[in-house]
Formats: sequence, C-alpha cells, structure tokens
Amino acid sequence: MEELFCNDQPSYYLPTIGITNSKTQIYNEYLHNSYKQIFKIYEENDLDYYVFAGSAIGYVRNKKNLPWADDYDIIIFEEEKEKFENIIIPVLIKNGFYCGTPHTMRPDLYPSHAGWQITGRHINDKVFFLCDVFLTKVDDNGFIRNTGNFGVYTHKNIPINYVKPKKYLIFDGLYLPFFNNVEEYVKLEYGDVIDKTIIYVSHSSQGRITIQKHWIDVYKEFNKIKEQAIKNTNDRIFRNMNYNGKEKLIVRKSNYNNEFEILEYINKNNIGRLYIEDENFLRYCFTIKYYYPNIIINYYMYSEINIKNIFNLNYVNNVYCANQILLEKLNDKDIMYLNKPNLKLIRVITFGTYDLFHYGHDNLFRRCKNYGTELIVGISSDEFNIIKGKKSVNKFEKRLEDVKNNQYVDSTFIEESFEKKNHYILEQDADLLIMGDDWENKFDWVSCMTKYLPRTLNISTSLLKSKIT
Ligand code: C2G
Repeated sequence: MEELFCNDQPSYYLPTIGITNSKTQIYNEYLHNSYKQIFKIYEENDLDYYVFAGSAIGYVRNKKNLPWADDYDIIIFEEEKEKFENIIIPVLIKNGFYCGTPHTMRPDLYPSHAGWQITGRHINDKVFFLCDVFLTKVDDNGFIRNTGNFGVYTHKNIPINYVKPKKYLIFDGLYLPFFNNVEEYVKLEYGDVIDKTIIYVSHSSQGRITIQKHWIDVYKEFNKIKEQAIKNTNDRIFRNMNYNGKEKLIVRKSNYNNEFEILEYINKNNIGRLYIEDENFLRYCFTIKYYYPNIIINYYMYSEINIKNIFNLNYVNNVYCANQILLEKLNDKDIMYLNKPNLKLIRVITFGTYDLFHYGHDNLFRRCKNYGTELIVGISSDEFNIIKGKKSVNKFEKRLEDVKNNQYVDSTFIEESFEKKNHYILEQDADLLIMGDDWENKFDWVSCMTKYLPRTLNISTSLLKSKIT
C-alpha cells in the first residue's frame, strides 16, 4: 500500500482532503457531509434511487464506505427522469452543486443520455467530489441496462429481482436505499471482494493497484497510515499546551495560504471567536470546527454569498445579515443545511460627540445602514467630553436632538466612557461597531465585529468651530 503515498512528503490529515501525501482520493469528512446533504435532497424530494457499485462493496465488507472512495454511484430508472431533471437538479444547483450529463459533454463517447454527473464544491484541486447518477431501464430479459450503455453494470446481466424492491440499510452512519440482494449483486458485478481489493489511483494516469489480501488486513494497513497522519497533524498544530480559546480574531481579508497556517495560529494565539467578513475564508470553517469544535465562528454577510459557499455555513455558528433580502435568501426552503447557523439582522452601533452636527456625521450614519438594518448611536455626555479632552460648543441635549432628528438613526443612548463599550454593545444587542477611520483598529477589542469607514473629507467640528470663533 506504500505505493499509494508520496513518501517523500510529510503525511498529515485534513477533513477536507484526507491524508495529505496520498496519491489517490481518500474518503474524508467533507465528502461524507456533502453526500449526506445530497441524499437528504433526494429523500426530501421523494426520488426513487438506489445506491450501488463501490458503496455496495463497502456494505458487503463492513457496512462503511471504501477508505479511498471518491464518489457515490446511484441508479434511477427512466420513470424518475422527469423528476430528476425538473425538481432534483434545480435544488442541487441551489445548494452549490454542478450537474453535467456525459452525453452532452462527450456526445462522441456517449451518443445517448446515460445519466448525470453531480460534482460539488471544489475547496481545493485535490478534492474530487462526484455523485454519478446512472439512468437505467429493464430490458426484455429482465436485466437492468444503462440507457446510454454507460457503466460496467450494464454489461453484467443484473436481474431486476436483485434490485427491486429496494432495501434501506444503515451505511456509514447514513440510512440509504440499496439493491434488494446486495451480496449477489456484488458477486455478479465484482466477483471476489473479500480477498481482493482494487484501488484506483483516482483521476490520474497511474491506473489502479490490485491487492490480493483479505480486506481486513488491507484496511488495517491503511488505518495505521491514517493514524500516523492524524498524529503528525496534532503534533504540528497543538504546540501551545495552555490553549484557552479566550481571544478574538477578525478576518477582514483572508491572507492565509492553507488550513495549517490558520489551525496553528488559532492554537498559538488562544483564539476562541472568529469574526469573518471575507467570504473566501468560509472554506476553512469545516477544518477549523473539526480541530476546534468549541470555537465560535461568526460570518458577517454584507452582500449575496456565492452559492458554492452556502455549504460552508453549516460550520458557522452565526450569520449576521446586512439586510432582510440577504437573510431571506439563506432561509430559502430548498437550501439543505446539515447544521443551520443562527441568522440575525445586523444592529449597528456607533459613538461620537456630534458637536455642531454636520454632513460628515450624516454621511457616516448613511453608510452605517449599508451594513445593518438598525443604527444605534451613543452620544458622549458633557462629562465624558471633558475626559476626551473635547470642549463642545453644543450641550448634550442639543447634540442628542441633532442625532435623534437624523433620518438614518433608529435609537440613541448616552455614552459615558470608552471602557463601557462592551456594556453598551450588550445592552443594545449590537452586532457591529462602526467608526470613522480616525479610530482605525482602536476598538477591535470589543465583543462584536468592528468596521472603520473613511472620514468625510473637508468637514469637521473643529473646522466649523474655527469659523465661529
Ligand atoms: N466623522 C466622519 N467624518 C468627519 C467627522 C467625523 O466620519 N468629517 C466620524 C468620526 O470618525 C466618528 C463620528 O463621525 O466615527 C463621530 O465623530 P465625533 O463627533 O468627532 O466623535 P469622536 O470625538 O470621534 O468620539 O467612543 C468614541 C467617541 O465617542 C468618538
């Protein structure tokens, strides 16, 4: 089995790739959850489908998927074709899957419709996610055939009574419909799968290797390699033995090159809460949750998300939406979540003196409403202004009235100190603190997300003051 691994490279384990130095596909948690989602879509839409091929071999052995499985294969009979095309495929696309048909992609190879290939979110070039859907009919002799002569099974004279009526079986933690007689079917299509294992060095030119050993011994050897990879990964990530998960990390732009950088950074810096603005970072959330199951991940969605990233929201605790339309898109009944995140409309909070109220303040409030549906403004008390070293022309009451009268402001409160920011954020149930960029990064310590917007040029209270004194 060593020949399946690039032994000149270190082996680690990632739930999105599997064993990193493997030449072949390794079945992993990310693929498993993608399939869980696809089967939920099939079941919720009453598709009559049958899981077969490699999964059936896995079932016969230990009722689990092959450790190197790179796809699920299912058949549907012609009667289901309409439903698959008109109901299932649109839902799969809404969930970020891609649906191709070999006979439109390669009419030279597949002159007639043979079925579909469902592929999924490619989080990197190594993960090849595939669900092959074989369109099937029963010929005059009662054998199942592929409508486009595609697939090995079509040449194996599999009698329909090996297939129907389907049997739901527990497989790899899922409850899936298999053929009625899985054992006989596997014997007919694959022969001996107990003392013979074939591993495809998948989707590459190295072909396949055949191992004439009992499958239990083959799996033992494979699991030893996997355990070593997992140990290497834990040794590499968890060096800070006092990790306490108390710190906050804001991800405005994802400048990480790979999952290991993030996993190591989280451990080294005691990160327990992530506040993410960058959609490209979402593809790491699955891995982060795998190694840090208790970490809290918050995603701030200010614009529509690419549908291929919706799957990754299953690994986010809270999604904060800038407006109702974005929130409703994530509540679409066709989106099949495995762990749906909390969805919340953003309440924006900001603070200021707002002396001699001017269009710079108005311009900030206006832009705040691009990031949330509610704007709550803390106005500095006269006493706090003295602490800030500011002598305002207008007293608090006037400054409060000016802010209350602004069209973008939904509510106000008195700001009495810099340090009480988390108290105000909690009291006002605020999700996002926005300030002008003269305060850039000064408030990143608060217990919610922060954003600093460019100050409005050529206007300021001090400028106005200089004109009146
Ligand atoms: N602002 C702006 N453009 C301007 C002037 C002000 O965007 N031309 C922003 C500031 O960046 C700040 C807000 O308007 O976010 C209020 O500005 P001030 O009234 O000057 O308030 P400040 O003295 O900055 O007090 O705890 C925070 C403090 O209360 C902020």
